[in-house]
Amino acid sequence: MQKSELPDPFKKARLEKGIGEMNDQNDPVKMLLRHKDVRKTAHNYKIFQSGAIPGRIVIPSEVNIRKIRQIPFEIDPPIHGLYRALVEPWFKRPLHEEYAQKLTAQINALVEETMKIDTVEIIQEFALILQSRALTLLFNVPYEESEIWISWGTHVFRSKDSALDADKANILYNYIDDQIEKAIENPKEDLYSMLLASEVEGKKLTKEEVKGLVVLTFAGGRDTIINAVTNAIAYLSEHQESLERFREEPETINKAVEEMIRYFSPLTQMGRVVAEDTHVCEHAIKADTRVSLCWASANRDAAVFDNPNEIIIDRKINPHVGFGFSHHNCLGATHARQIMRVLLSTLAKNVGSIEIFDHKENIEDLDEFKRKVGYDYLNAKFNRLTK
Ligand code: EMZ
Repeated sequence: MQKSELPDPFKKARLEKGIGEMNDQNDPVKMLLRHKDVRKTAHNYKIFQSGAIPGRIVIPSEVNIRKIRQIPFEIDPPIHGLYRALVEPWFKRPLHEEYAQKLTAQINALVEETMKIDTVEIIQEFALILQSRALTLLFNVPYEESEIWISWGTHVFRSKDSALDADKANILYNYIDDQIEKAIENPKEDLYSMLLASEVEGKKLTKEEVKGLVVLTFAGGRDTIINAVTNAIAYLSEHQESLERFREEPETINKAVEEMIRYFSPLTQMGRVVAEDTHVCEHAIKADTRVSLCWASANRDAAVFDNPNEIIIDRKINPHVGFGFSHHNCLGATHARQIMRVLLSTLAKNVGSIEIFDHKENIEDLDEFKRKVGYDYLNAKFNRLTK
């Protein structure tokens, strides 16, 4: 097996039962594994709800470390749509030329720094830095703020010893409270100030709502982007020909990004709470229990994707659900896609090959399934392209 491979642990269960089961802090989850069921269920927000108590739709559940509702993530339509419409233009800013240029300058500088070093630990010394710096553009705050965020590590709620670390979560909450107070005193052009000035149904957003949106912005795109970036580096180390292809045919990069998101599925699954007794894929599901939409499994469903376990960088038809599906599809997807495009194009222009020295896989334990989602560490070297 190649180092960069991400095996599909769901295949057998997806084919035989369509469903998997895991326990999560005594609030079990029935995982939906087929592409068709995942999409159908994501669409049916009336029965499969996101507006449960905060933290419950996340797996592992965050109910014990989070009281704050993440917006618009943990709200159901139709209200969901009002918040979503409010923030959508802001989250589409990565498409603006000026934003893209700043992002390109950041990534270019980081790749330059990285090429000078003999061994780089890709997660801490590359992906985390890249993600945190890029996030200053999404927030529209000074670049220096990224140094604080880098110090928080790869996940805002997880630490080395604990998958759900309440002390760590408090650092984030206190930081956000401070930033909101500062923006009230001295409004600027940043995300906090924009939210504080916004209205939904004629009413200004409360501090609590602003905080809910900001927590989502910090938490939702952190380990996911870090995994996508790290997995892309591992893949390119074993597929130098793809770097060459991006160099010669840059127009393949957009398709390659979609294919990587499909294959990596940086977020394995997302939960829903069932509003009434129902059935999915011939399995009875009781009211007030949880199901999950297993994006990672749906993205390997051979009923939809030919050769699902291969990265085909110019895959023609690619209805992947790596950014979720339907109403709740990823708000940060524009930013994430832009990061991945700029990363692939910058690497192609500057890096001839990538060497991996050693690595440790990060395996998610989902009871019945063990899924490699990325790495705990990945030591590598970027070799400069010689022309
Ligand atoms: C939540 C979630 C959102 C959660 C799209 O995913 O991402 C997780 O990493 C966070 O822990 O709180 O934001």
